[in-house]
Amino acid sequence: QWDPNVSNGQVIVHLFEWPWGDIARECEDFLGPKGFGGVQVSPVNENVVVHQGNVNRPWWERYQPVSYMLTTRSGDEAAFQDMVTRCNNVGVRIYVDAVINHMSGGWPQGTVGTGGSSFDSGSQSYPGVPFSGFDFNDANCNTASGNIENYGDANQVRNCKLVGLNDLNQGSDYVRGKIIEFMNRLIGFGVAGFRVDASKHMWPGDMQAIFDSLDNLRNDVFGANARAFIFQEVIDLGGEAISAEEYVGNGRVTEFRYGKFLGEAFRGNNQLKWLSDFGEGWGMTDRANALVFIDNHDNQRGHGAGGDMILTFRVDRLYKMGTAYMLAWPYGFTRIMSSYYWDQNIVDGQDQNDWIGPPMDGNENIIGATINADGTCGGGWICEHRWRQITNMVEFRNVAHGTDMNDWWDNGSNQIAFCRGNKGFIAINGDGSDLTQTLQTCLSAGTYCDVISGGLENGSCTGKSVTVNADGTAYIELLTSEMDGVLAIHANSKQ
Ligand code: QV4
Ligand code: CA
Repeated sequence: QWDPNVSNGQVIVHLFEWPWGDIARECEDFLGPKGFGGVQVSPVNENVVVHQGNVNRPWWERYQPVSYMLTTRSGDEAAFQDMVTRCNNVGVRIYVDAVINHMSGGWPQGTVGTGGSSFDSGSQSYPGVPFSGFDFNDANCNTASGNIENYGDANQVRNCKLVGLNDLNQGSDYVRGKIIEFMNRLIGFGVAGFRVDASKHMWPGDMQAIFDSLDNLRNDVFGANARAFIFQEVIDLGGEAISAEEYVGNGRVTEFRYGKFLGEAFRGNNQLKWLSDFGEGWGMTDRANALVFIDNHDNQRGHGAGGDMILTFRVDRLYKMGTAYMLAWPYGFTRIMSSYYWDQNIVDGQDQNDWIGPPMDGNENIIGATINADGTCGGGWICEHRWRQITNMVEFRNVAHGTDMNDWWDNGSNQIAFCRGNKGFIAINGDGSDLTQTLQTCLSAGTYCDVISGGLENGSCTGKSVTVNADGTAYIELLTSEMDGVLAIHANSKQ
């Protein structure tokens, strides 16, 4: 449950709100060839269709389940199955965002789900499963509103409603059975694991009972006795009743401090030189239990955790620097965010447009990304995973996998460099002055192509070249005038 079950590479990408057919194509055309390990997909089961004032088909409707029928705006069951098969065929794994803490919030009678199922949120009737009033936690919640009111009280965090969402009782055998049936169906289709949404809001013991009852992964794809990869969404920045450590017995946990700390450092609220021991020494969970990322679909729009320190595509230069550091640094299992664009409208520090869903047509169908001639995305999709600097660092992480960090260098402030065994070398310049130094790269003598300013294409280097001497040292130049604040070379970028 800690092993991501990858074969193609060590990095996964969250293709937020992508349609299944587009993900299948992306696996074949791009993710497989570029060495991505897998894809986290948006929730797969039927959700509430939201039209509420000006809020028209928000992204967050997918976090309000109506049934476990596999019909959403990303596609139906057949499209999902086809995607999983095609991605597995090119070695790219699929991880499902499993929303099992709750069903929908309160909606007027007559509201339907994306699969056409009716439901009555007031009486907590979800005939598509079916769930009824007995299956929810209300009797176990002691707050006046029925909602979570105080994160200092573990009982209410787990037994009361998260922002009004009808809270399932995972202590019940019947509820467990329905969730297990749902997850096993996905395992049967060939998924490699799950992001478990709102894990903080479920009892670790209940979750363990569910995970222990899951089938092994498909033998024909993963070999014998493989278990689903589990990464639990637990936001723990400290100071609450519940800590992420309570969940590490079930699988990995999302380490939210990681992106927050890196955001602070790259935004200038901390010096990069301190990153030399980034990891457990900073109070973060053991690397073997961590799922790490720079931003996610919540905190890139002010939901969830981390506030305005989080780096996103909107600060592209810093974002590429932070991502390069993450992918070069040997801590945790890494996830890249891949977003669509929306116009922000910030009033009193709050984005009024934080609800906006993916690009859609007049029938409210998602219009997926188009691919430009230069490999970037169009149609309102950012596709951070296709930014050359980020894609090329995915290869760096794969090449360096299995090595540790060595030969750290810094200039006493924000210029840093380090090696990964004798496989890779990276330098980052977060200072306002040029980096011009002869540094130890740990690589064998030869000429290497910097994979940030360009890359090796058909044997020739489109970026800067670095000459490594017989003793492993090389003259490294990273000027403040350059587009990117990173230089990276590795064993596979030798010319
Ligand atoms: C509103 C009021 C409530 C009221 C309720 C009455 O705010 O006070 O009780 O109406 O019905 C949406 C709306 C929210 C609305 C709610 C219910 O934004 O205003 O409540 O629906 O209709 C996403 C969004 C939420 C969204 C939710 C469901 O972020 O805004 O709520 O989907 O559509 C904590 C948790 C952590 C969580 C994080 C955001 O510990 O687990 O907050 N992160 C995950 C997902 C996240 C998702 C959920 C959990 C819920 O990553 O995307 O929330 O599945 O830190
Ligand atoms: Ca709960």
